[in-house]
Amino acid sequence: MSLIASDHFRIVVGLGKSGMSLVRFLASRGVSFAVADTRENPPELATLRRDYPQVDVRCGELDVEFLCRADELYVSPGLALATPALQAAAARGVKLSGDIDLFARKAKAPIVAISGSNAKSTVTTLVGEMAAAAGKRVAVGGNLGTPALDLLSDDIELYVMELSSFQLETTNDLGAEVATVLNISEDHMDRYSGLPAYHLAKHRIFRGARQVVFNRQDALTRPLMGEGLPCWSFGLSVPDFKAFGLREEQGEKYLAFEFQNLMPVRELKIRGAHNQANALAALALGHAVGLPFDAMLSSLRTFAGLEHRCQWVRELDGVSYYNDSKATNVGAALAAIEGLGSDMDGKLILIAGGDGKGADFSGLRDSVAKHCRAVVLMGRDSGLIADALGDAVPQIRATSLDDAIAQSRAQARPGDAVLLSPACASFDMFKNYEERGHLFARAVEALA
Ligand code: UMA
Ligand code: ADP
Repeated sequence: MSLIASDHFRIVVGLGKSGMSLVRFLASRGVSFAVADTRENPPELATLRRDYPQVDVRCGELDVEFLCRADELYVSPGLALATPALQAAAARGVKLSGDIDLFARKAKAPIVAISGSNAKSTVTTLVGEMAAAAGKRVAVGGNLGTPALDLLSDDIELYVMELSSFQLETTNDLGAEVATVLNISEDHMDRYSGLPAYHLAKHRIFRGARQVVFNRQDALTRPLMGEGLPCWSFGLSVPDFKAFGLREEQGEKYLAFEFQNLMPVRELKIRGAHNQANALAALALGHAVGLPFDAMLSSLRTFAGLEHRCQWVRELDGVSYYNDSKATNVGAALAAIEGLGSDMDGKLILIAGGDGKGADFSGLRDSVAKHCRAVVLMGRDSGLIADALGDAVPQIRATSLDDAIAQSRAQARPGDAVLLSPACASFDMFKNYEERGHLFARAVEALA
């Protein structure tokens, strides 16, 4: 592809999964482009060289002059827009965009767009399963699984997209049929100046939306714009008009829509109050795009939850072990501690710690004091968690994941549960949260 400056020359910045999907998309449409990545050896370099040997790739420090040859940069969600070279290019009139913006311009079927600090993958997967059960040709992906551009097809009748705040930063007009921010709590504070900046990024999901779903119990999920759009709400309280919630009748708790009970909560396979909220959010999104209740409820009866999200691993000596490795922020760990803790007679032994991404851990203190017998801390930011928890419960420092499991086992009594819900990213000790979860599950399964 030539490097002659033109009105239609693009540069893909970042050659990971989303960058490679951009390469495939642009190449298939005959668009002139090049690739840049700050890493010397980005993950998809070998694939690019094999499949598109003619594409110009620049690895290492970003060169502003090179970037300015493009009229538009497609920036990876992994790169902060505040990166000086990107800002320098933008100041010289280069447009900053991303794969989701391009996807939105090309998608012909309605989009269900899902963001939030936590529960995105669970709700996205559930809505995808509901749509499939309703007989729709549905594509599910985005921040989860397949990158957005790889999903595009004329055959698809509905897109169900998990979108991160990083992806939304470069998304100007999504135009979703229905959009939601499921919940907002602190995350990625190493990338944002504070909660307001993170909140603003998430709310870009509502741009051009035709309907909105919001969480009645989290004011920060209400759209900042779009007054007058049809709105549906979800929450654990009793529902009113245009609302999904819980209603109790004769000792039985039901998932309910407006004044109609839909299904007893006990028929859900996924456990904990946070998962009841997730089921209600999925129902609201599905209803907004016209999915019938019978198909949605049959999906709720069979969906067993995703790996690494409060996943039961085994019971040993009367103690249950749960892998919640996906809890990479304080809000997620809180939901797991509250959700499981209030569902059992015994106490939790919480394993936490890792890369805290600049978070404030003091929000954990009350729930830990209420539901935990002890906390076992590991990883780079364990000291910060220890300080934030103070004397809420006994604290034990572990030198490794195996040590953390052994120390937890020693603390647990029959009826208790050991919960890996780190409230931190994993990168200081593991490749990713999946590796952390797999190693935990494997070590727990190997306990004699
Ligand atoms: N990086 C550089 N230089 C570059 C580009 C990237 O150093 O020039 C580094 C950054 O540290 C960055 C990391 O590489 O964080 C990954 O960037 P990438 O471009 O290789 O990422 P992709 O493989 O394209 O993955 C991205 C999303 N990653 C991030 O947002 C960090 C994936 O979400 C997403 O699944 C994928 O696109 C397809 O859409 C992952 C994620 O962790 C699962 N998301 C965050 C989360 O869920 O909390 C937001
Ligand atoms: P995301 O894709 O947003 O990370 P996941 O569905 O993968 O969300 O869940 C991640 C973690 O969030 C889970 O491991 C659990 O600890 C927590 N979680 C699940 N549901 C909720 C909820 N409704 N509110 C807050 N936290 C939740």
